Amino acid sequence: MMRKSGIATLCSMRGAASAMLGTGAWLMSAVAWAQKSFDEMPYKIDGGFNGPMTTISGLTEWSKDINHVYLITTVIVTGIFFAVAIPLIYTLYRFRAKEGDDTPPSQVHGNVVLEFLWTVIRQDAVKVHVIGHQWWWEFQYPDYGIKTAFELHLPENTPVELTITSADVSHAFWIPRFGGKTSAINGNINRLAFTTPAAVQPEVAGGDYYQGQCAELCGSSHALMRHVGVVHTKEGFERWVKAYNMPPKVETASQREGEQNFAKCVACHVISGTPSADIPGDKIGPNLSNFGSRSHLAAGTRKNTDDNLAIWLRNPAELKPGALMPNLGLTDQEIASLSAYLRQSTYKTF
Ligand code: HEC
Ligand SMILES: [Cu+2]
Repeated sequence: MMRKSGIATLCSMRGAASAMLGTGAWLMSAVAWAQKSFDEMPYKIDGGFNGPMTTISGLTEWSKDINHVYLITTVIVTGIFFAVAIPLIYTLYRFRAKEGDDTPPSQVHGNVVLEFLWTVIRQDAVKVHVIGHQWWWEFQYPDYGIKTAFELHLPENTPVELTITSADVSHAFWIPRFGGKTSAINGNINRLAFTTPAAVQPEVAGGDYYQGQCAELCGSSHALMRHVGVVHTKEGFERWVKAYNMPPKVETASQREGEQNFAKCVACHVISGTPSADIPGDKIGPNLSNFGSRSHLAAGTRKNTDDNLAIWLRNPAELKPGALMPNLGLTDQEIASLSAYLRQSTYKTF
């Protein structure tokens, strides 16, 4: 009986090996098909973003490496599945209990451990401090004196080093196509390094917009805490850096009025090159320099249009439950003037 069992196991292992190879090849082509269909999706789908928010079609070397590890793991695990399932089914059938046979079955024990380690050392990276707030992301560029929100602007084909933390509760920074969902924890710094992909169609909106989403439940507006990675050509990135801290133009009467009304906002917001920048201390609201260049407002809650800004300024909680910006009781005229002041921009992408 034991001899028969050995031969049978050998036969089914040959079966398992070919099943493993066949399944591996099938998986490879399934993944290639999925990646190809993501890559071929219309350039701009919803809200001016580049393709869906997916980890399957990685753009950075780092995210491709992760997908590669998943693929290898899936192929190996599928092979193990067949190597176990085929002998198991055969054994259950072949050695099922027969009447009058009390021989105990033989015991088999196996164990496989696989580990992948890699280290990446990078130089001359663009450094960005990423800070999660309830419910928006702040991006500080210490080398350029820039503090901004929602949009993580980056040059193409360039190493990037993110230091990620939180100003309050725990959040998680996640742009799926860049790879590496990373916790943002108060009092702690996590690091994320990758090299940006090439710009695809920089002429369309001044950059490629890749969606991100806070990936750790952080309160009532967690689902409205989005961010985007914006990949520029190197020149496009320089243009964005140069324009970012230029103060808003004040030319029309409405803009002048808006500039004055902005005094109601300076406890929580800064615009570079205006007196608000001289008020010391960390502000609880996003830096509003060059706000007019942003694609969306309030962490991706709505597109940045006059109408949506008016809804926001009239009552932030209407767009974003629990928003930490209060209803300031602004009149329609104050709102229109603030819009004229804030939404004009020295650097327009949208
Ligand atoms: C008490 C603090 C506070 C005051 C005062 C305040 N804000 Fe805000 N503001 C915030 C916070 C906090 C957010 C971020 C809300 C979010 O996205 O969850 C915000 C967000 C915004 C945004 C969206 C920014 C972005 O990055 O999309 C705009 C625009 C804005 N505020 C304009 C104003 C204007 C104009 C005033 C003055 C009339 C003002 N705020 C007064 C706290 C404040
Ligand atoms: Cu969050």
